[in-house]
Amino acid sequence: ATWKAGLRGVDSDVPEITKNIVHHVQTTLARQAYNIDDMGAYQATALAVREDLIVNWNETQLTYTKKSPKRAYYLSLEFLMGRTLDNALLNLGMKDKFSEGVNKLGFNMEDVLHSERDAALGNGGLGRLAACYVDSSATCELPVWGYGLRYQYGMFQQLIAPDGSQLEAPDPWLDNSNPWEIPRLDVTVDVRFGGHAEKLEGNRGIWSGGQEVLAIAYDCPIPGSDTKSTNNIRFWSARPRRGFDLQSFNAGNYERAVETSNSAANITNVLYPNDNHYAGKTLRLQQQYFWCAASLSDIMRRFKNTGKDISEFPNLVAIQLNDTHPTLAIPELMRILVDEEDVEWNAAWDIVTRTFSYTNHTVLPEALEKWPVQIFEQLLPRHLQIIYDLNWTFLQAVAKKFPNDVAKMERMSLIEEANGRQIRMANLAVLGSFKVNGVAELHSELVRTTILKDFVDFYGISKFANVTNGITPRRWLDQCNPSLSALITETLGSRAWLKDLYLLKGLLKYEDDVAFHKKWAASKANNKQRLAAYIKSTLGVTVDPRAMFVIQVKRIHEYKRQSLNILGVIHRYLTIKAMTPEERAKVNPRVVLFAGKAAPGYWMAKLIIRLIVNVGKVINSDPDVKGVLTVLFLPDYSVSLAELLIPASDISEHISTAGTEASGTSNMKFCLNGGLLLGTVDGANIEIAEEVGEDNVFFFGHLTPAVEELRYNHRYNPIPVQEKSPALAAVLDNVMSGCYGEASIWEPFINTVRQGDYYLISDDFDSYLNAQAMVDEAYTKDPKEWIKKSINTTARMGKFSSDRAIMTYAEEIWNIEPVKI
Ligand code: DL6
Repeated sequence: ATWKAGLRGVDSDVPEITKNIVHHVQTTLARQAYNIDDMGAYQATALAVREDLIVNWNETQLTYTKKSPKRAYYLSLEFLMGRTLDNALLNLGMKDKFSEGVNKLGFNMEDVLHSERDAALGNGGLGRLAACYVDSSATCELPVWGYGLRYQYGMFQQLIAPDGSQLEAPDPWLDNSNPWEIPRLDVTVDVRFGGHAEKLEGNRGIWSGGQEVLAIAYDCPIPGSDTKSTNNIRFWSARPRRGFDLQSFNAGNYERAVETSNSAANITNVLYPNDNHYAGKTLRLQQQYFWCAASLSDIMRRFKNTGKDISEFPNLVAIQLNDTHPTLAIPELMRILVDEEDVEWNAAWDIVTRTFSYTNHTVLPEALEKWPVQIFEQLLPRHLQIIYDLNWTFLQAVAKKFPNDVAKMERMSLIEEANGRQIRMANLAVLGSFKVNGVAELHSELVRTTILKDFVDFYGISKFANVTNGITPRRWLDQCNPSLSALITETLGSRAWLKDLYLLKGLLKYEDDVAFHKKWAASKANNKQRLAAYIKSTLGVTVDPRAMFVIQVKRIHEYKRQSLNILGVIHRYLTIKAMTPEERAKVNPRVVLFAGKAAPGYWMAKLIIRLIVNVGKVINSDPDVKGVLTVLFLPDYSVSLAELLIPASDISEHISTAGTEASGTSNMKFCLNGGLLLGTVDGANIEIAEEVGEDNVFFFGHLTPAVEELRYNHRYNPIPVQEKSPALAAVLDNVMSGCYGEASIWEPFINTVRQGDYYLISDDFDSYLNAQAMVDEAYTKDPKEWIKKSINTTARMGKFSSDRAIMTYAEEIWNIEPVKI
């Protein structure tokens, strides 16, 4: 009856919508309309929306083909997309109508939206940035495609064991089928591994033999906001070239016959769960080459369809390397040009170096990729020859420019000779690119003055740029914070701010307006209640939405210093416990929330999670601090959980050791949603403070230039923690007293702080506590002033739209222009 009622809608579009949803239930899903659950309703709704996307997608691609503009390709091993349905509906401007339609069919849109599983094809900031950039490229009507891998298993699911440890479970996200992908079983590429390479004259080569793996394309339409422009991410999936080895099969060895097919399909099995850390697994190199080879072949095929001469390639194609993961695309394009297209070596190199640009996302040494030459010899013999030839010419040029500087030559070489011979992917990426950029001002400066200094000396400064990261305001405000979005639209009079984020400045007119303050505070309270309800339903814990919500969510990493946060929490706990009941009554109540995954092999990060969980257990069950301090670790952090957490923060923490966080993007998301920032002078925190004003952020800690000397002193002139920070010493002793579990469990972590202290916890601890005291004072002393800070923060976040960032790439790096669809 409910479904039938849907067919009698009032709005002219709504009946069409409901009809289409029912049609998909009955035909595509082959189910009965009366027997459908939320998941079925989600799938049918998604299929209906997908039709609109595909119409726009087709029109966009046809326009690109007809107009043949210069196009940019964003090569990223990670796209952390999250859910799609809500985002697609909002970008298409169809959310209200679909909500009404779904409602008429007897479903609640929120439940339908929550039935979608996150597409978690990324680890953290780098992958989410790629997702924001494809959203912005479509919104800004830029001809940009993404290329990635269709991992069968995305980011692992995180479980927390009873003892507080992280456990990992696989993420079979494709089990329910994915309505957002279009399989292109006809778009395939053969990718070779192994075999042998022969050199001919003029640096040409022939690569033959080995094993071929088939790459199959899956397209994922990316709708722009309020435009027909719909871009694409092409994800590659691996299949065996031949189903099985006929010879072995005929010889009666069935297992051997299917062995090759298994190993081929393995290539796209799983996303490597390492963030800011290089793991050096052979299968990862196979993934990288498989993806680069398939993508370049596809790009070349599309270029050739234009009928232009190969020398025109860089005039029609720009390729952005998202970190060094796709660096193999450089020797691969050389191979295609020289070996297959018969282009002379120097001319080919000229084409290559006018095509690629490279974004660096970290200066942490443990994250810089270096592949053993030996693995290359086995898997990619022709690429190794090409790399050697490039290196030979390059080092001659270096020697000419810096005669007698052998050390410089050694540092710049594509091959590291120490520790077994290894190929330095960052050096190769710089060599093959015409532009190299960092992702925030400070980070770009560090890239230029530390890890790539020799290259700046060699090429000059103009090759090195900065593009500060950005976030899409569609997902990170409009979608995740409907109440604040509605208030902003009502106040500014239109939704134009969603495509020109600087318009948020218009809110400043109301920074002292009492009525506006009330609405602003109501929106925050509403978001905190929403999060409290989620916490109740998932962890069974009641948190008071009137308390200050302090949130730190990101990958768990020593450099991000969740450790500093939890040690600060313990200090707060001990301080409150030592108070009289009268004093306690004056304390600013806090709910401190952590979430984030640790790489499965990162033992210390997992220990930090365990400490957070166990400290939380003790604090949350202590009647002395009840209602004043609650500490929770929310399991299985994801894009969808971020969408719930970010709008609910009063304060978020971004407290990396100075100089270690390249940019950070969650800092931008929290501030855009009116949460204030507590952080170190690092990454994009600095630019956020420049925009929103230093009075509206809480900075603490040592600055980047001090870090090296502090570390040196820790090694050679150590000062005991007791002397440096008695407060910290007391906290460390408290942990070792056994009240959160046996001391031996925490000892390895506590020792890293007491000895060596690479991440400068002991140097920054007192300053961190001071900043926290300032937060309490600002929050409790003058609530009006706090709301004003919050309004100011949101209003001044215009710079951090990913639309600004993508337009900078388009204009200053790729040289591409918008195409009207
Ligand atoms: O640029 C996106 C994101 C930054 O916001 C983070 O600060 C940075 O840590 C992250 N870097 C990486 C590097 N890993 N690798 N490869 O994820 O990039």
